[in-house]
Amino acid sequence: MGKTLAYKILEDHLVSGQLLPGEEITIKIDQTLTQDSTGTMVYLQLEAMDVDKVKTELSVAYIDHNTLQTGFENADDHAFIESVAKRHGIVFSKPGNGICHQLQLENYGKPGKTLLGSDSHTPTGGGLGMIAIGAGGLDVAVAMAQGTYSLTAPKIVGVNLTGELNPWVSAKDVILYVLQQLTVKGGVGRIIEYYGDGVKSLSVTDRATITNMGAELGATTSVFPSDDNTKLYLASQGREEDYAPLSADSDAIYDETLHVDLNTLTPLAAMPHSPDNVDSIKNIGKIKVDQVAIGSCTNSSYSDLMKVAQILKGKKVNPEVSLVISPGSAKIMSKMARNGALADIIEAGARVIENACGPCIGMGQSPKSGAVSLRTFNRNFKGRSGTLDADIYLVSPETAAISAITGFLTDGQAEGADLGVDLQPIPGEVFKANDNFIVYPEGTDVHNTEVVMGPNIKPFPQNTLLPEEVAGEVVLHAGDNITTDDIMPSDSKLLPYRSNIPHLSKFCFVKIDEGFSERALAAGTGVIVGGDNYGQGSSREHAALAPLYLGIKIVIAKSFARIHRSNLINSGIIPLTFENYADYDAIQLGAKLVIKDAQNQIAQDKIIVTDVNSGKEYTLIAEFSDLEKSMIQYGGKISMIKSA
Ligand code: MIC
Ligand code: SF4
Repeated sequence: MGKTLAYKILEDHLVSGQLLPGEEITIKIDQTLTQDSTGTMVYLQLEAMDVDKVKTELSVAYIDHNTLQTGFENADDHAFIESVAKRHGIVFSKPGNGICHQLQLENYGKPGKTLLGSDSHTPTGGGLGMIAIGAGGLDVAVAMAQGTYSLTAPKIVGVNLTGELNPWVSAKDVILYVLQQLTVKGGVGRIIEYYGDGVKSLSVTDRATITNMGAELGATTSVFPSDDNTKLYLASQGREEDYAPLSADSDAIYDETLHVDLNTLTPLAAMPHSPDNVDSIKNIGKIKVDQVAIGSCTNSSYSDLMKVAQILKGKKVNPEVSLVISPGSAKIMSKMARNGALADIIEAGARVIENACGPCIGMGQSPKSGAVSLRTFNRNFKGRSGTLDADIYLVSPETAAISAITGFLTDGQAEGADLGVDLQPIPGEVFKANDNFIVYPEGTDVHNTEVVMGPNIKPFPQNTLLPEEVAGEVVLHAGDNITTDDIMPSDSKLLPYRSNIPHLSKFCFVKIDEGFSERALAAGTGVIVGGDNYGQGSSREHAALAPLYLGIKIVIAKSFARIHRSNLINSGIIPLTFENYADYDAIQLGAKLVIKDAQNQIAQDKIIVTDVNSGKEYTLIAEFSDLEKSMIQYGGKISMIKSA
């Protein structure tokens, strides 16, 4: 039986376990990446593990999220990360260099390698034929310390691409279409592997847009073959020697399949407030637009921004629209400065801001009250832009740019020519290496490098050994698709506190339930009840650590998103699912629940939870791997590792 590309790469890296869907496997990790807003926790945890030099081939620490520096906190975090990077042989990328995923693709990604990143969009590397997985910070710290990562072997969904995209339809429309078909939980427990004739019409950066937003499917990762386009891309970055051809066997068997005919796709948009709420721009209609934001790790590549420049050249941004552009990297920005495209953008009336995540994570550029904002980003969860009542639509760079000119959501395929825009393919370019934003750790003395800690950096909370009885009160009863942005919001006011859990925890769930943190603290030990796909979205372990700080010991949900479930277990919080969905309604806010004989019960696949007042018993599904059971019993991953 032929092999899928994903399983070939996993097999090459298999350290232990059986490579079969649903089995727990441990793989070798070649590369890691961190960014600053998850990175401070990662490096506090790495320090707590007492390691010397990292065990990976390459580990990079990027600064790209927290770059506003409205107070000393951000800069202190940057200095802390830089000092730890020096101690352990980690490459440090200074603020201004660009967005971690774009930079990893440009400078370090290699076909056939594994990458683990403390950011959910790490699968961007799948555009280069890597198995690139997003994980909680602690998993990345352990990967640096031990060189491995354990996961449940996923099923493989084969997406057969045929045909070619028409002008004004782009890679963003491909992934929006896949999201429409599979939904935000359709990828959970799966790797999305692209194959077929249509692959060759997509550049590496197109592919990276698609694999990047596989995170929104909840997928473990997404992967493309490595072919002539991959070689071209690596050569354009001066790294042709990193090329290796890779593909699935021609008779590979996929667990599930989806066919996408690229020829039939039209410009699409994800409507508020979910990336899978997709329809064609034609159907959505000409809604009035207040803001257009172009950038993020999804759509900030050179070819994306050159298309934007082509559309804006000689035109004027609509007087009622604010157009803001954040390029993916300094390399892209400088190339566009030299070839004149940057001037075309600026002269059209766009605001060009730093090469960083910026508005994608609410770091500035929040739209006005009740605004419609078109964004080339990957998430349009309610409130993530910093404006609770804004409506965010996710679109391609082409749609964003043409709409910025007209002031309305515009279908370029239908109207581009009438508006005098003749969209041409962007020719490949060769980029000059630029290491001026990079600090390489060579020659540093691990033991004599001091860790620099600012006053905002506080110790992270740690759980205790699992007691014989876990008793707690239900302090939140939440619905479906709760995001980590709901659990632990991030914006310009809160991101500076990513290394200060006591402060951050005051804002836990604040956007959906203002009284949550006080109620949880008052309860002492708390239980959260959630619906389907609980914890979707980012990899931030703060969405587990802040609840842990507030006394949460159990989360019961209909189903969990992959990374958040791991983050809960890593912190020793017990994630359980309902055997009987009717129990979701039966267990109400304020109910007092207890798991008796917890040490023994955790070792079973099902757990009985008793309502202390009514005596009613609920059967909940535990289904933990041996490793997960052990983490819960030890009260978290760090305690487990330390006790070994
Ligand atoms: C995001 O896009 O939500 C983030 C900010 O990049 C997160 C990481 C974080 O919360 O720091 C992610 O996607 O993992
Ligand atoms: Fe940064 Fe946005 Fe990408 Fe997250 S999704 S890494 S905030 S650009």
